[in-house]
Amino acid sequence: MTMIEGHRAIAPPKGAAVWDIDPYAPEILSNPEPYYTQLRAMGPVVFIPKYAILAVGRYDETKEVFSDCSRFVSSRGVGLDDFKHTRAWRPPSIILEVDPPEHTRTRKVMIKAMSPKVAASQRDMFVQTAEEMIDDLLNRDSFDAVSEFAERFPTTVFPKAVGMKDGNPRHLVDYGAMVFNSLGPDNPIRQASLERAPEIIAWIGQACARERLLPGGMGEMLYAAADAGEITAEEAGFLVRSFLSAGVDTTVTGIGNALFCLGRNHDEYDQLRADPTLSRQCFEEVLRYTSPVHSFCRTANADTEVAGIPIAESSKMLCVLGSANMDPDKWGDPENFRVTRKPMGHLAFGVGVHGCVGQNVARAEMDAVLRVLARKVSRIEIIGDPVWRPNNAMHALDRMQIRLHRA
Ligand code: OVM
Repeated sequence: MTMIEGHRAIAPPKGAAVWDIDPYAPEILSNPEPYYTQLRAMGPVVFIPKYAILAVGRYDETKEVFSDCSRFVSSRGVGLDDFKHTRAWRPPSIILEVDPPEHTRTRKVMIKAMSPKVAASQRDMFVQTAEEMIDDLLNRDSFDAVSEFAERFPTTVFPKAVGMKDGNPRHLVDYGAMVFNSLGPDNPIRQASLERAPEIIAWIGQACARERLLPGGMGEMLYAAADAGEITAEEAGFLVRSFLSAGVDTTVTGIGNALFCLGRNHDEYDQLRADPTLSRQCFEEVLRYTSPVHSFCRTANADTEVAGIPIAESSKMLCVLGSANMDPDKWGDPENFRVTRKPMGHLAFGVGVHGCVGQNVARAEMDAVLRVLARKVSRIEIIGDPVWRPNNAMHALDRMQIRLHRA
């Protein structure tokens, strides 16, 4: 069997377009829109020889592949590595990288630990932190929106919500980058991220232990589920690791991308200011428009077909969520950022049994930020050109100088 980037090198399927492109090239990761447009134009299923993978980027097929967990499994990894044939870089996640029925039990525990009620209970803390941070930033002439705001907010509030005794912000951000970059090929981006793996993995391992978690936090709730016999104590530790894997960089990216959207569309920001109850749908539009997680993979666990194109067992399916969220057949005018769009069905949180289990908490964080912004800030001014930070699975800013104008 010929392997490539940790998975089986399949042959191009009959009827599939072949596209000689590297979707993980830094230029594409930094400016993915032209790639999205061409991907959708080439066909429903596109073979990419460089990695011997199949990419889907039209809304319907992306949703089909992403949500059908019996044909397209997660247990073989949601990046290019196929865990059936290649050792994973870390012990696999017991919620992300697992299929039903095993998935169902751990998912249930996580649903409870991040329920709407739990998210609501953190709301006042989120709002108070947003007020303090934005008051502080209003005193500055201009600043980097990524390091001083987008990274600062979640690395302050999320460890608190989890109940971490020591929520080292740098380690949390770097671990997230590592987890997401490891979903791509063994390119310089992934290599640079994994360089510090031993040190950070050791820190994460300790941070997930029960004695490092305060009572009343979301982390302790997982250990309480272990006490109740729903999972083992070891599994509780792994689920805390999932919090730390998926809860920080995603929300950092969401906030950065929101500032990007609102800093570039002043009329839309004015609408939000005029009616702050738009904050929730504004965030959904930020997610649709910028897709913080631009792509995740699935693996075909048997021969099947999509849009009439035969898919061989072991095919890695690159589900380009960012492209589906920009499909004009679904959205009409996807290139316009509109806070009143109500983009129901966007795929930024995924879809199906693996749909983001932390979305209530993510929405509560973002809602706090947007409502405080709308109240205190009359205008978000972007200074110079924002710079994107190529990441194998995320569409995130590296830096963006901004000025906040006092309302
Ligand atoms: C995890 C996890 C869950 C969702 C996303 C993610 C790739 C990781 O359970 O570790 O990032």
